[in-house]
Amino acid sequence: MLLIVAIMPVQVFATTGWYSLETVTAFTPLTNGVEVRAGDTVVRVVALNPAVIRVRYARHGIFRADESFAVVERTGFVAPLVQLHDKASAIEFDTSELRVSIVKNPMRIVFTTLGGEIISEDASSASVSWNGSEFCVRKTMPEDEHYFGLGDKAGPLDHRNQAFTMWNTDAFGWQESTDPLYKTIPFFLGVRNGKAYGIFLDNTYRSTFDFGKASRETYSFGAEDGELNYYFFYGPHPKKVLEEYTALTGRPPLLPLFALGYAQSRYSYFPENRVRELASEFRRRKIPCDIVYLDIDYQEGNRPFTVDRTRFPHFEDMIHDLRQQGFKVVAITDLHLKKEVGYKPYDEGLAHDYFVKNPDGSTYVGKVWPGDSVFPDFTRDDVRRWWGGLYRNFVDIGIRGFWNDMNEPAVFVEPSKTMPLDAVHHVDGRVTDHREIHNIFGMANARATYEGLLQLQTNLRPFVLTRAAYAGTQRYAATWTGDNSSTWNHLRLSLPTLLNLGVSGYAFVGDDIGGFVGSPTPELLTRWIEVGAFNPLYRNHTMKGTADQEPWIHSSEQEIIRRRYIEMRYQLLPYIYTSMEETTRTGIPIMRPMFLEFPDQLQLTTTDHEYMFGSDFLIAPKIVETIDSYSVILPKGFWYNYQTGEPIEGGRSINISPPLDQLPIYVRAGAIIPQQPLIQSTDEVPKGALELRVYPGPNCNGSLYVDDGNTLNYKAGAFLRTKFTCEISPASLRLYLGPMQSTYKPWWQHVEITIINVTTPRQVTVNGKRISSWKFDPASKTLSLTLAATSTPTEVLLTR
Ligand code: MIG
Repeated sequence: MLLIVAIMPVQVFATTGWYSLETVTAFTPLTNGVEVRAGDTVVRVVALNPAVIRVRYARHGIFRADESFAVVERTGFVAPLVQLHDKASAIEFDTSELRVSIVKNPMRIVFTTLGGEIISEDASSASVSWNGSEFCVRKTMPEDEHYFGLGDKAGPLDHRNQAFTMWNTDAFGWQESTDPLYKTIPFFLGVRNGKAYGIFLDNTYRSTFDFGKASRETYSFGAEDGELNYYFFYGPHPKKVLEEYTALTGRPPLLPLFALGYAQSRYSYFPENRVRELASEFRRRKIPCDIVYLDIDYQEGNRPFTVDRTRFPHFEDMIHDLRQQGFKVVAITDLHLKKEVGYKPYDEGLAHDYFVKNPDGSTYVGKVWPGDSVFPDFTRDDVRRWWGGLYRNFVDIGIRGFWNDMNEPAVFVEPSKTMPLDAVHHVDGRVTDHREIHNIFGMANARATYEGLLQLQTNLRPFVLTRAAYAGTQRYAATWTGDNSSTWNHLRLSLPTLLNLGVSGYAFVGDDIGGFVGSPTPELLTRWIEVGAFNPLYRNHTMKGTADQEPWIHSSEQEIIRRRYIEMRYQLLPYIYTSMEETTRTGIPIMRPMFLEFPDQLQLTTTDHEYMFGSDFLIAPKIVETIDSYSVILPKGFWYNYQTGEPIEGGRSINISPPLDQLPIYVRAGAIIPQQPLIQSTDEVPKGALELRVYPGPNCNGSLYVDDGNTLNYKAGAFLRTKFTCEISPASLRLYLGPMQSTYKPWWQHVEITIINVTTPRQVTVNGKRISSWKFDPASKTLSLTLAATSTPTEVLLTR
């Protein structure tokens, strides 16, 4: 038995015939690249822009139809004209940013800088091989290269020495060794010596990525079927790679502001009175909160788009009353529809033939929450439009967001946990099977929901939360990391998992604060609520049968700390929203691994116990229960402790032991942070001044983006954008508030400026006029003054 196990892989390899790419025999120039022939394989290598190269292989010379679920904006790329050079050993072309060499014998692709430095290259042998429809690409793996991305992969931030499978899976109770998880984002960054490139394998079939498990010299990726079609993105700055990848696969739309507020969820809050009490409790205790989630038990017999009237006799009134209290309701609507005559979505879908089929033409039926269920064939345009329309009643009564769960798709069948691989799907007329569609099924579900809401909600921004995703799903929905656990290990894991999602183009992400499976200890919940204030999404959620997990649970001592961090989140919303708006234009996530902000500081390349929140905050949470102190690497330059204002020299490690009420937050010296007075929900207009906190230092700047936070009017220009800078010299500090480019009238009439770490000035002038209405606090060394807001530039000068 043992012997058979040992020799099996070798036999499979030898008898099923892996075929590897041979010598280049011919080539044809293309305007932006080249088409190369090696044996009967044809390879097209073209530049989409000077830094993005697309590589497609046709094993027997015939390319598949050029379709993609991920790629959207290829129109935004201007392909450069390139000149081919036919050299003895290679065919080469240059763009203005890199050189592509196609080595002839055996054929392999090498990307170098224009100076000839290797960025990334195919392995020297068996660089590309096939076994029937399966393929594998191998590239060299320098010892000092590190790998990031690939979506929701648990484990360390750096994927080196790990191997992964891409197959969307309902991974209840996942741990760091669990793979695959819920999403398929076949995009990764390679980072070496501070320089980055990216590779996106646009293939929806089951795929694999191996960074050094099978071989120490090469990494590999491949899929079981579908086209070998990948995109290569050159940085060298990792932010540039992300900008290029998200230019190709899309960036998230601007979320409504409430989506950045605190959200309370549980599986499930019912009946009606419990939901009402929950909401009132937040207001009574003055703990800010924007969203209450309704999980599956609000539905009648788990039928999506129904309401259990025994539990929720006045459902519409409840939604309305919560709305009056400043709560938005996000309701779950799973994609499985109960197979039951008389249930409208089933009857309609059946009448129009909208459901996924078995190979024999009958409707596929699988067991999920409602019992026997059917599945809309979301890859069809007409089905997506119909699905979108199903939200009409819920939208009409004021439900403001929707949660698409179970869309891997999850089916209660072991061991596959999903549909059979031969289930039949239609893609705009083309017939295919579940092997191709599985990994994009959740994406198509989220898309149908998002597009439906765009239609149904007059001028409101949709909010959709999805569990499953493929590359590009960021265009339609935010996501979370599924069923984590209430353990310190999962608090720790939340960092690399969310960070890797961020560098996979998925910026609007969160995890279940407090943990889904199990019940957190008081300290764990408190620490998690602290960290969550500095996550993109901020939702507390837990499973059926677990202990209560609301912020006031355990003791008033804990509640006071938790409230303070939720309040901090709300006070920082101007900063967070500004950063989120930046994401919609650049793809750069707000929650950033250290290497994204500081690629040159090589000791930070694989750091995953601290991270950046926007470009100005460094967060270094306590994530291990059993240690008292730990070290934080502060990047070069100066930093400030956000909670005390104390300046700290960077470029070194510091040892800290934060007590329970302290989340270590450091602000970059040179940051100008916009903040607002406390509100209990984003429905409330802040009362008082816009606050600008100035942390003097080099490269001193900040920015602010504001709009109504709710409608699509920003697309027609109804927003405000402004910038701030400061300059320090030995004798003065000059703060400049730039013009407000805007037609949008903001909520503030005054701007309160707080300058940290200064000495008493001799005089303060505003636009050249001396003023005396400033205050200096010698204890904290802060100067504060309040100005009337204007849309014209303002210069504040402090002279010593
Ligand atoms: O099979 O809707 O990940 O967040 O509370 C469980 C009930 C189905 C899984 C989700 C979880 C949600 C739960 N769902």
